[in-house]
Amino acid sequence: MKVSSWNEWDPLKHVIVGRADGTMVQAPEPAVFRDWPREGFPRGTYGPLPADMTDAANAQLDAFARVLEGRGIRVDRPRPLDFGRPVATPEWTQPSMFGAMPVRDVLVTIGNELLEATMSFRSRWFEYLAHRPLIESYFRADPAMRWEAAPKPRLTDASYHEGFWDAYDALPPEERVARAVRGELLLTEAEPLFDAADIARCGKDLFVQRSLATNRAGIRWLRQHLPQHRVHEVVFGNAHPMHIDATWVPLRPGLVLHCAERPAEAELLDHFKANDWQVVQAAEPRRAAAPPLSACSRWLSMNVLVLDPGTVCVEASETAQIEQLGALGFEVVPVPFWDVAPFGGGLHCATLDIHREGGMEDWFPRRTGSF
Ligand code: DAV
Repeated sequence: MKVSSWNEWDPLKHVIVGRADGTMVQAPEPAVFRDWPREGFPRGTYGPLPADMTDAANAQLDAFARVLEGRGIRVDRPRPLDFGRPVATPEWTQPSMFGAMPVRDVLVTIGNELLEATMSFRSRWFEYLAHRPLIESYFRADPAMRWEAAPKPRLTDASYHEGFWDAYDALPPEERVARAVRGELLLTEAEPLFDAADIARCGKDLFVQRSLATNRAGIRWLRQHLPQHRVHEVVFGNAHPMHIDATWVPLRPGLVLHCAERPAEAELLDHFKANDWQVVQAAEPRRAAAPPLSACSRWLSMNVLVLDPGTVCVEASETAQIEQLGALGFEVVPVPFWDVAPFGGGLHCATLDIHREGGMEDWFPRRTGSF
């Protein structure tokens, strides 16, 4: 085996698929605000997601793993922890962890490097431990693999703007979007913070979204850590920016899927066009909203997993998205996956590519604006 993946589209050989077991509605913490009274989790309460939901999600995750294996792709699975346990560092205690479904949030493969993200929620500080047995086995099996971890964050109160959620939720939607675009979000710049799922990989170019989980210092850290890459800070007109993979989704060289509800900056659009990339607005999702107990949006419809530049896995009920990708020349593999959403995302969130064929290429030879 080998660890090697440079982009989101080259032929997939080896992947991790997450597990739903033990996933929690997190206890309150500065970064996380949950108020789901109708579903049994009013503000301030926390606990495991219901067993029937967990079973349904695991059934879809297992079926997805079998689809990938049926195409000759090696699939590994993480080892769930007892996520209901309280955790602590010398500086804080948190009554529960979260889960191990969205592997994409925690780890990123960049060439032969497997990098553990800082994360920015206290409930997700220890989540890398669910993946360590796999990472250790890869390190033993592949002598060329580089194993890296970003600086472990302190996540003290100094990392969060005090009272952020109450003030932010009271604002009208346009003002929330304006604040997100200005970068006035949850996180301070006290320390580098990023979730791996805010990174979209296009060979030499990495597009990293500033979000509720990723601050400027986190993007600076990535830029300094990856000197052979161009690391771009990007922002979208999204009141709740959390991971780039339902907003700006590279599908193959020259084609990116974009969520029209979350406008891109003119400079980013110009840069893609100047390099002969087509920016396509994703089809309208089938749902008006994400399912109950999900912190994600209905735009998980575009959270697709590309198997090779001509083949893509799409959620099975998202017929408009399936038709659009078919018309763009893809063979579409429909995968039922909406029961997984409450556990942290869609097909891209749930996976982490360990090996795709190919090497680092420069798909953006023309430099424009600040790119
Ligand atoms: O925009 O609905 C999707 C990605 C979550 N990991 C959203 C979040």
